[in-house]
Amino acid sequence: MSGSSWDVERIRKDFPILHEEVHGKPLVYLDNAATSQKPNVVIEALVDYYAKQNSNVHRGLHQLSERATEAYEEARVRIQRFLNAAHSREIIFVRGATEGINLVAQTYGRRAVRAGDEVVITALEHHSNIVPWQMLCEEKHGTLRVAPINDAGEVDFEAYEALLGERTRLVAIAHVSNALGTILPVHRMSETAHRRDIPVLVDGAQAAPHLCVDVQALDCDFYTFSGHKTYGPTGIGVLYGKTELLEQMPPFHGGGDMIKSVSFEKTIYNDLPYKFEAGTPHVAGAIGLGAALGYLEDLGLDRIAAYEHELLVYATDRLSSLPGVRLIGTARDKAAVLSFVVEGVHAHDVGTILDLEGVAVRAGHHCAMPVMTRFDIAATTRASLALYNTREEIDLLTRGLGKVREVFR
Ligand code: 7TS
Repeated sequence: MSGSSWDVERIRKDFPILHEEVHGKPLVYLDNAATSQKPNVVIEALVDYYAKQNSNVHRGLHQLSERATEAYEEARVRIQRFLNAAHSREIIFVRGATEGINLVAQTYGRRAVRAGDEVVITALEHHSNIVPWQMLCEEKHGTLRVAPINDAGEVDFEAYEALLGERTRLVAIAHVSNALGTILPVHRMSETAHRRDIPVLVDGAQAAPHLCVDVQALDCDFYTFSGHKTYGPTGIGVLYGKTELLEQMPPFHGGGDMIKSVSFEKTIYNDLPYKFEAGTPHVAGAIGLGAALGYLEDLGLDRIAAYEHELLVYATDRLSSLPGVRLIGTARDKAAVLSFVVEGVHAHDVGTILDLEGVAVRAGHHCAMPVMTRFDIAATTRASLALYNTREEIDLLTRGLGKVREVFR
């Protein structure tokens, strides 16, 4: 996409924090995979909610409660549209991708997995798509099977397929890797699992802000993402699940709102999605997330993906030309994440020097320690891009890496 059809300077005006200074330098925010910044429409939706609507949902008969409930449920419908889910009852509000995965592990997983059964993941997962399955397998005496990745950071499809067997009860895969940027062939992986009647959970934490997600086209059974990485508030996220699976699953948490009736003898659980939403939800967060997704829809996910891809190509070219810099994660199908190591310099030192230049990146294992082990490194420095980043900012990153070389010469 040419710069003229993507008016990045106008878009940047929507994000007040991008005009902050750090260490006396203009902020260059390249840590979007950790969390993305918020446009004014989201900030205003939060202020507006607390100023004009704040009330508990699904209980008050009074006008304010009706307003809050309506706004909360409207956000659910917006999310349904964003994911192209078949029904709004398939959209469950959770705290984030981590909670979405744990919900499935603790409800669906605990019913489905018995001694000797298996859960299949890949070698590039974030800890939040590893540990919940390890906990489940430990409790149920099951086995976690891991599909390997190649040197580019792509899943070995044949090896993945070979892992699927009689005892596989669930496949849990990232849509996009946070440490490598790899976009997984989710549709193909789902189809392969479904041929064996194995359901598929997709961790979409790094995909929802950057790609057009259609859960029906992907044909996954569960899809989860976090609001705060999708230009929305922290503490809110989404779990999508197919109705027939959600209907069969036991509740996750018990409490108010998730019941139809309670007596000491028997409690009748509520219908979907409320069966999975015990207690007062993050009403403001849901409304803020709805506003964020509206903002993304107005820009167009296809246009966002095209612009970010253009930035990725530019940044890959610039970083590849720097002596001593090695990119980790070179998949053919890749989102705008650049993980790299600088020869002879620890990632934390790279991050600290860049910070002094105003450039915010993440350095470490990115909650993907097995990925670091696979590439035989302790850590990487990671620049993760978003729709408001510019080529000039990538030039500032490159210049900052020049400073790193001067310091460690
Ligand atoms: N899955 C993936 C692929 C992620 O990248 C993350 C967070 C999560 C799950 C968990 O999301 P949460 O919102 O529930 O915490 N990833 C990162 C990261 O790359 N840097 O900081 C957090």
